[in-house]
Amino acid sequence: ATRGVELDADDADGDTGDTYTGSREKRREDVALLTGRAEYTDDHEPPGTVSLAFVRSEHGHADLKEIDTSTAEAMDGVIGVYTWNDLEASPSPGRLPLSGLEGDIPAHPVLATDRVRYHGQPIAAVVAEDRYRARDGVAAVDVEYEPLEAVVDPQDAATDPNAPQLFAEAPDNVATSAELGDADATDRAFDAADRTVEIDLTNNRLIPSALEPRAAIAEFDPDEGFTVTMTSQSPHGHRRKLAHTLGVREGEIRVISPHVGGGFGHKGHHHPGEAMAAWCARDLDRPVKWTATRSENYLEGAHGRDHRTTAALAVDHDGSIRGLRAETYANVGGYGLGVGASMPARYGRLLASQYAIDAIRCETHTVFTNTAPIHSYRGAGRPEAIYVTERLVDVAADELGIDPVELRQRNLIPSGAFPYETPVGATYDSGDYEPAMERALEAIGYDDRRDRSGTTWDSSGEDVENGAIDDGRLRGVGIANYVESTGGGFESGLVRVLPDGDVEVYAGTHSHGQGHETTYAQLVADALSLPIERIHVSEGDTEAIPTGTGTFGSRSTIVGGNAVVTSAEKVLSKVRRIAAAELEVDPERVVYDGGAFTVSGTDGSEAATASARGDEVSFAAVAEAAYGRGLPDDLEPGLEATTFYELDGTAYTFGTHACIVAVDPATGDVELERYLAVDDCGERVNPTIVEGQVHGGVAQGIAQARYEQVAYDDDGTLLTDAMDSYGVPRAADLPQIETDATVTPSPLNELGVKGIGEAGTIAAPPAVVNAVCDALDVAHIDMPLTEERVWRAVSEERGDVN
Ligand code: MCN
Repeated sequence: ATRGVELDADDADGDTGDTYTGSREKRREDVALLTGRAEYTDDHEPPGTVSLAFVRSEHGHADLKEIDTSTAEAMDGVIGVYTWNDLEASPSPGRLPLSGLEGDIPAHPVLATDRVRYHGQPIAAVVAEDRYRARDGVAAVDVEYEPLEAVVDPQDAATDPNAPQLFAEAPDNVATSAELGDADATDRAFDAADRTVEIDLTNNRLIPSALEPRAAIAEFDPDEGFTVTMTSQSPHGHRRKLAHTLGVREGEIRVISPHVGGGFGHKGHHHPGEAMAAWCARDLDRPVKWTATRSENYLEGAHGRDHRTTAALAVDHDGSIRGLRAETYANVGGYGLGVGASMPARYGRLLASQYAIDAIRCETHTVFTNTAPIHSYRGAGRPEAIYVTERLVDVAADELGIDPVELRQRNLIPSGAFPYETPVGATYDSGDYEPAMERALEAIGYDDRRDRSGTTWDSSGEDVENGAIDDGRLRGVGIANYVESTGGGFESGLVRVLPDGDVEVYAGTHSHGQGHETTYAQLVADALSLPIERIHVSEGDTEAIPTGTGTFGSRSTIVGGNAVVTSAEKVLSKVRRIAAAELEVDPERVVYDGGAFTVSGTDGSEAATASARGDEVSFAAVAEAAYGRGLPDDLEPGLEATTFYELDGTAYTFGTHACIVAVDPATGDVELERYLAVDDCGERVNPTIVEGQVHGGVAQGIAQARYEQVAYDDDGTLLTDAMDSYGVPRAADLPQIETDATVTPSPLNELGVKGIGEAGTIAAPPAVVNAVCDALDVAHIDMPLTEERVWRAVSEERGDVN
């Protein structure tokens, strides 16, 4: 139920009607998902399957003195108990590769070696006939620890000389330090500007809460190798990483990823669970299943965000932004899993947001702490960056006495300036920021709301003094602009026309809720001018699909979409040549329309003959010809093409989100009275799916701003290890989300598309926090804006609390 989906009926929001692309085609995958027919990993149970469970560290930081597995080994139904010694004695390296970190820092061992570095780190693995006995076995393993002092805050870990050191190879716990932008130019910009505005902020640590936890079922055959059925956003990526950990060739592993019940980034990285299941399957010669519990997923299914940032903006009195500086400590957790180390590039490069800033300087330190490894959570670096800039702009507006919207408008990169290179090395391919902002301001009634900020007016917006009910709540309005970098890496797309004219599409991406089955079918149906019912889309099996990259970073539509369309075009050109042979004319004379080929013009002799015969060949007839009968001599049989598509650059999605809040000063309760998202992801393949993506992202962005916070105690014990302690919002906690769009096609790809999968998580946190700070007239409150924090901010502002 969405209020105001169609804010403007005559704009590009509507269904274009004449093509599948751009239309609001219903999601084809939903029937299976909603009727329970869709199969998830845990639904698979090959005969003889046994169950794997882990003994996990009870400490955030400890030396392992002794692991006594004897009781567990003797238990009825337990068929294997393993520790690092077993892995070490096997031919497998037993570590998760691709830490992405420089130097000699040891990669994450699948089972702890002699020390544990985070609460929940796997120490031993128990395999039993069923999952109950496996858990009983886990409970019977006796681990003797010698606890060590822990550190959980990344800034403390890097700057406190007394902080415990996680790795001798990483002095001050710093995994990597990186600098972006010109330091001297930034110093000059700060010196020249009229004033400097500063902020210290925390980007709160989050856990992706996909409905389906991580799971794997591994089978081993000495001749065929491994088949690992698992929850994966990147089946080929997992195959490669599993091969490293197991010490086998990639070709010896087949990864199958069936339906995946959400990922939000955490099913992209390599993990002890799947690797250990595969190792045990080989050792025991039995299919081994591992399905994480919710708490296990929370303990170590990989977390996201967790930055400490000091940032400053150099501004002139007229609101011109001259420079930006940021120094950030980004938490990596107990071991590097990849994204933590690439954080400087993902994060620092987005700090310009939508503004023409003379100079930017960003220093990022990725830091080990005694917490679960940080990998990616929807946005991974982009939400953290945009939050810094969009908060700073509001603080600057407040200090300068300029309206925050005016300050933004004054500094927008002008529409004629694209492609635009920022001082932190990002090249924005395209953009037209003003219209998106205007739409948001108009729809939300900005000027009127702004006049009432910090006052108590009722939700109808009526003037309190003119008789409307004053409900005593403080109103505020928040605006956030954003950019989102989308479309990295290559992707594969295979299009195969079967002899009866049906079309199979295979892509190396893997939908886990995004709706690729629908959107890829729309694209291919148009490229081949066929009814969409004839297009069948598959993802998620490394044996059936050309080597691909996967679904993350809002990349599937740009790279995967263009890959399948390019393959469809290659196929169509062959189809045309076969049709021409069938019609006995040159290929240039063949006209393709509505699934059938005819001959153009009536003047040429062949055309006249063909027309006189009333000739027309259907797509299906050509498809059949492609596999034998009537194939021109110079063509080989078959009708399929594969494309490995890579974008030359990065496509930048952008938009403006706006939010109106009502804050109860007595309780600190915040109500989001309106939330509006205006996004520009270029051409939209399916506006309904795009809006769904925005809804989901905004929900998670609001969750970060208001509810979610991973908490560790000082010893590194995870306090939020279940849904009753970790604040995932319920539907009733979220507002109606209004959506609108502008369309600025990306010049980098023929479809003109950009990604949309993470826009909501990027824009929503600053929009919400800006609105609440506006309502309370305070400079900053750290997320999540719990009732207590908001109440304290109100009370401090009013002088009630010391
Ligand atoms: N789309 C479109 N037109 C565009 C852009 C996108 O119609 N111009 C459609 C696509 O065709 C696709 C969907 O929107 O069906 C998302 O496309 P895209 O932006 O390319 O993103 P990806 O498919 O690569 O998805 C990745 C992104 C990320 S990084 C996370 S995290 C995320 C997200 O998508 N996790 C999700 N959305 C999620 N949605 C669900 N339901 N579950 C998750 O775990």
